[in-house]
Amino acid sequence: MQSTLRNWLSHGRTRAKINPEQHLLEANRNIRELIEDTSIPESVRAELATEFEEIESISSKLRNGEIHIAAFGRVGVGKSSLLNALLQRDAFGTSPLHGETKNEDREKWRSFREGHVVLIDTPGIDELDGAEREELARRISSRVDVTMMLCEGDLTSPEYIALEGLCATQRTVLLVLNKADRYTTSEQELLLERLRKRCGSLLPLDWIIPASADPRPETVIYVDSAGKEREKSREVPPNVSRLKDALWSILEKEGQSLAALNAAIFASELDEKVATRIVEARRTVAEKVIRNYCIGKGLLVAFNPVPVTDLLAAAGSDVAMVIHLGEVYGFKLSRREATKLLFTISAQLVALMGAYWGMNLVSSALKTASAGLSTALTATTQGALAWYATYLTGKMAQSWFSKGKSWGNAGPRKTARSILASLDRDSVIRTAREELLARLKGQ
Ligand SMILES: Nc1nc2c(ncn2[C@@H]2O[C@H](COP(=O)(O)OP(=O)(O)O)[C@@H](O)[C@H]2O)c(=O)[nH]1
Ligand SMILES: [Mg+2]
Repeated sequence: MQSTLRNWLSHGRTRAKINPEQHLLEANRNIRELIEDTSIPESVRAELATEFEEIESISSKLRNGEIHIAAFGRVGVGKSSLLNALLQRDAFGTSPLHGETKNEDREKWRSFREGHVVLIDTPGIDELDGAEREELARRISSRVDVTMMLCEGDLTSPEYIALEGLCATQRTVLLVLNKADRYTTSEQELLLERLRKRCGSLLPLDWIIPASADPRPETVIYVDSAGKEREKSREVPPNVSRLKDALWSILEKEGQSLAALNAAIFASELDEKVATRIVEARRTVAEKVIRNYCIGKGLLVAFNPVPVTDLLAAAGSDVAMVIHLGEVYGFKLSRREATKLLFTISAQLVALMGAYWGMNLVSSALKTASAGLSTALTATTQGALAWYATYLTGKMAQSWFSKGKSWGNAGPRKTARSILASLDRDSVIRTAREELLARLKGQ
């Protein structure tokens, strides 16, 4: 299953253009398999269920032929007004005051092929704290097909950063210079020029578009019937025609494939996230498993007065640990396979650590000599050595499982070396001794 997933991931972006729906179905199936995979710890599966809902909603959006266009930008820049102007009705609340739009809000705009275009309003990016803002930007850019980033002058530096973030997601982003009515024609040109210069590397130049979503009324001077000059205020209609044209041409050209491609990108990003979480979760559980076997074996060696049994029981416990670790990584190992793996592992460790590794055996031998005299101290020292040996064995096995039952390019020797190098031996042994001593005293 993992390899189909990986295959899909590596081809997702290019192949999505050819058969997007097939890809989405495939992504759905892969994610469902992941969710039903019983080797994944419960906590991760619960987490994945939420992610799965997201992909469900995206796939139903695709099935319904919906295309989502969102307005994004600072509070008061005219997001709600712009969407109203496109809709030609006051569907979204607008206000000269801060914070009219608290949540995401959506309205059907117009039909498109078998589906329809949905406009999405969002809270101002400056109204949320850092984490919430990132979350909003992530949600918007990952689920929406076209994002209109609004500004009302030259971009402030947070606006520029937000735009960069949006553009980095490989989705379609337009930059709208709203409130164009506040500028004279030459001022407007100057501003657009400046925006093109700053943002030309982020998006196509003709996607930087002026608009007046809700222009202020004009004052006109007229001559009344008595021949007197008078002033009156005249409503000015919104001007969003260039934006509408641009949106429409994007939809005409890319339409459903845009939606499907975005869905495929979303799915592939989700898959990567899911895979990372599983790796993390497995690592945490594996650490716990290893530790439990370390404690078990440490105590066993410390307590058991018969050295030969020590060894046999200890080996049995290593086999059990390896089988248990295999389960964490979704592999079912026979005792025979586990023993073979342990043989490879101890061969590496013996070669690298020589005499020190032998201490494991020596500690057992020591016991015979000091039978009856053994103090809690010697016992725990022996136990701590056994703990350390078990820990190394467990880490080696974990590495082998995490690479899909393989040593990878490194091979067993290098793996052993890097595990040894990453551990502070003395501190592992010290901790082990303390723990064992505490347990022995507690007896
Ligand atoms: N002059 C001018 N004012 C506008 C324009 N678009 C919106 N506004 C005003 O800007 C204020 C904030 O608009 P709103 O749509 O609520 O902004 P949002 O917070 O981004 O949704 C309102 O008072 C609008 O009337 C425009 O094109 N020109
Ligand atoms: Mg608003």
